[in-house]
Amino acid sequence: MKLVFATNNINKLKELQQLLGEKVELLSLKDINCNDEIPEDYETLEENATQKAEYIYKKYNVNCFADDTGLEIKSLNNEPGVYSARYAGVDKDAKANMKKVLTKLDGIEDRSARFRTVISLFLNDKEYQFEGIVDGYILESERGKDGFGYDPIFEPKGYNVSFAEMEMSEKNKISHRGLAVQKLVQFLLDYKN
Ligand code: ITT
Repeated sequence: MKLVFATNNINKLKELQQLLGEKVELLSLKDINCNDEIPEDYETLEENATQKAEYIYKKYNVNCFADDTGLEIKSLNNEPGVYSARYAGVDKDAKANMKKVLTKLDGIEDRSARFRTVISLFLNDKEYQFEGIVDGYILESERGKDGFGYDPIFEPKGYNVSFAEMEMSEKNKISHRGLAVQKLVQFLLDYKN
């Protein structure tokens, strides 16, 4: 089965390639010659995931999925949430985004947070959604060099390392996107046309 992953984030594409087995041939936006800046302007992860997947499904007439992910920090009323990519004002400036989080949490005791991913799949004219959540804590400072986004300041619950200190395969087993993708994969394995 061919499926387009509607993302412009190369790190997410790499993670997904590792996560999806042989049942799915993953295509990128490049593979379908799409250079569009896909709109993503709703206020919930669910609506944004739908918007991204639906855009590609309708324009290119291909089965596809998109994810939207947010870091939800309890003491900050679940910020940055849907604004995770551009929290500090500049889109995908990970350093600035992390700095803003650390500054806002300065002196705050409860550092619990979670990553939440929603995947929207458009398959043969129907939409399906899958959610994945990983609970954890925001560290006092950055740790580790791997991963992307907020990985250096996020420590998953039950671990003594940040996401950026984990191998990608290790992160994928327990991460928000990993869990949502496991649900997606199970759905695709069970799917009958
Ligand atoms: P697309 O919309 O093109 O898919 P994006 O970078 O905007 O890519 P998301 O909306 O899903 O991706 O995620 C928003 C931001 O949340 C992202 O830019 C990162 O800063 C952060 N993020 C998402 N997944 C993450 C992960 O696994 N680890 C750390 N940060 C992550």
